[in-house]
Amino acid sequence: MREIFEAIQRSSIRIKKAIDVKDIGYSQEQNSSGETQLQLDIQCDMLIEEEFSRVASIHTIASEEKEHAVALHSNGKYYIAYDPLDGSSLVDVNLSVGSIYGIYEKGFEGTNLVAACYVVFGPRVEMVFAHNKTKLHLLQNNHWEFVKEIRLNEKGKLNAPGGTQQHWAPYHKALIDGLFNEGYRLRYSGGMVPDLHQILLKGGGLFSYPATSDRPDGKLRLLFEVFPFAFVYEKAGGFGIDGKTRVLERTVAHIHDTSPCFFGSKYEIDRVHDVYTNAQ
Ligand code: P6P
Repeated sequence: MREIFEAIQRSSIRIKKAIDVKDIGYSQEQNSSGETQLQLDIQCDMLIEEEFSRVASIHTIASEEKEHAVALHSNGKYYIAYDPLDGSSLVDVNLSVGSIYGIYEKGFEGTNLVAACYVVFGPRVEMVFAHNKTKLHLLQNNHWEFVKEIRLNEKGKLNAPGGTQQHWAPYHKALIDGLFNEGYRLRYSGGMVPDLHQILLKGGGLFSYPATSDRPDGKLRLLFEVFPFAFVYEKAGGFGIDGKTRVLERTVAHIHDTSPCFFGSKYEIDRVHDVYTNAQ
């Protein structure tokens, strides 16, 4: 696991340099989710694959930017699914973006996840790595330093409601409005990594990307986004559900499957579970 942690550290230093160049044009290609790829998406994907290809303990990798998984070392023990630069379109409006990694054993299932990591590229470059605990690391002068363990409170103050509001179910809208009526603060940038990082570091709240009438299976990808953040939040004392059940127990039919997802503190996730299990 150490060599994977260090490969992600090296990749992140290279990604930071790639983000800092001026040209961030679009390519002619689309990813498996039908999103037009930035040159930057492809560049970050290639450099992560290059770093992982040098780690003998990695059996297979799957990237959000590639249609199929890629076999690396037949004797390797780990399977890594990653989103090289989530929310990359936010780079050209100078908002924070991030990389997300899920580290699995035996295969790409939520219950096989043994570690998860994300890196936020913002005013600072920070990494959160969850194995037995959820820990924060900071990049300073090209060196990574451990900062602290992260724990969520039982209840928070932030509300990050994703999805197109006109396509929300009425009971979901009532849930979100109910939290705002309790004084929760709106914190939503459209970047999953900074939005979830903020809730984690500010002690708690709710991030939601529900099933909607235009996206009945949600938008966020199980392997690359939903499973890793569910793991990070659970190791920090929080929760990740699909509305009714623990999202890490969802099965995967295809590596690009999506799922509705809710991440947060106990009070907020209990509210979601009550609303969704009683929804008509
Ligand atoms: P919407 C970015 O494209 C992303 O995949 C996540 O980072 C983010 O949480 C979500 O989509 C935002 O989606 O529909 O609110 O723009």
